[in-house]
Amino acid sequence: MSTEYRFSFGPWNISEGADPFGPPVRPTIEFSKKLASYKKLGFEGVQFHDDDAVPDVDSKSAAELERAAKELKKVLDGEGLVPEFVAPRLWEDPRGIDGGFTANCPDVRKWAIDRTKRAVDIASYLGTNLMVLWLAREGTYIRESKNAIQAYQYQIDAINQLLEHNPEIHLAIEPKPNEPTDQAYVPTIGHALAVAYRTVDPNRVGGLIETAHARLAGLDASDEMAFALSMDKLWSVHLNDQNGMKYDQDKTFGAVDLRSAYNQVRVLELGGYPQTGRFIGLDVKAMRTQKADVAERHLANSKTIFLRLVEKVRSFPKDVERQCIEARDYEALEMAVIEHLMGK
Ligand code: 3MF
Ligand code: MG
Repeated sequence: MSTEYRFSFGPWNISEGADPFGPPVRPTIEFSKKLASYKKLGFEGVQFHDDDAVPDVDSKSAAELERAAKELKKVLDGEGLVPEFVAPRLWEDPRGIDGGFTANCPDVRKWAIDRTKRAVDIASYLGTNLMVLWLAREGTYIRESKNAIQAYQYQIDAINQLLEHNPEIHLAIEPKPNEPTDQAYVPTIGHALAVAYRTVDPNRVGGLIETAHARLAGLDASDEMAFALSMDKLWSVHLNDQNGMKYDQDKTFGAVDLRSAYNQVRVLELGGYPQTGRFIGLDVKAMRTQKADVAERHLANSKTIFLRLVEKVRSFPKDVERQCIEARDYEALEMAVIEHLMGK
C-alpha cells in the first residue's frame, strides 16, 4: 500500500494578488501557462472551477460544453495531469448574489441547480467523479433576509438533484463559516456531514476540509479532519495557514502555526489518507504584495513543508509517546514534540 502523497492545486492559486484596498500587483496569467507550471512545481492533480475548465458554462449548448471539456481532457492527458475535482463557481454570477441553492427566488434556485448539473457533466467529461461544493454565498449578511430552516432543506434538495443527475458523482462539501457572507449555513464539517446523511445517497456525499476555514470557525483543523476521517468522509483537503480570525489568508502551509500543521499531517497519517489515493490540495496564495517573478513559490514551499512534516510525524519516537501517555506526563510529551519539531 502506498505511503506516497499526491498533490494538487487550482488555477486560482496562481493569482493577481489584488486586495480590496489596493491595486493589482501581478499580471493575469493565462490558464494554459498555469497548466504548464504544474509539473514544474511538482504537482500532478488539477482542481477546477467549472468555468476554469470551460469558460461561459451557462451560455454553451450541451454539445459545445462536451466538446470543450473533452478538448481540455486531451490537454491534461498531454501534460500528464489528473483532474481531481470540479467545483461550480456560482458565486461570481450576478444571479447568485444572495446565494444560489438558498436564494429566495425559485428561478435563481433552479439556475443554480442547472448550472451545477453542467459542472457535474464537465467533471464526467474530464474523467473525475468528484465535485467540491464550497457553498460560498449560501448564508446571509442579514439574518432576517432568509428563512434559515428552509435554507437547509433547499441545500439538501439541490444535492439530491445532483446525485440523481449522475449516479457516479460524489460531492465533497467544503465548509467555511463566513466570507463572503457574514454567516454561512454550513460552517463546519459537522454541519456538512449532517446534511450529507439527510440526502438520498449519503454514501456519495462527504467533505473537504480547509485549514483556514476551520481556524475561522475557531476550530482545530486536525480535529475537523479526524471527524471526517472517522466516517470515511475526508475526500480532499485544502491545506494552508491562517493568522487568527480575520479575512481568509490562504498562507503557505505551516507558515503561521507549524505545530498545527504537524498535527494535520499526523492525523492524515493516522487516518491512512495516502492509501486512499486522494489528493493533498494546497489552497495557498502568494502574499498579496509579492512580485510576480516568485509568485509560484508558495506552492512548492507548501509541498516541501508538508513532506518535511511527514518525515517528522513518521520519525517521532513512538516509545517516548507511549511512555509519556502511560505516565500521564504531558509536559514531557509536549517537550518531546517541540524538540522533535525544532530538530534536537
Ligand atoms: C474559498 C476557498 C476556495 C474554494 C474553491 C473551490 C479559493 O475560501 O477556499 O478556494 O476552495 O473555490 O470551491
Ligand atoms: Mg478552499
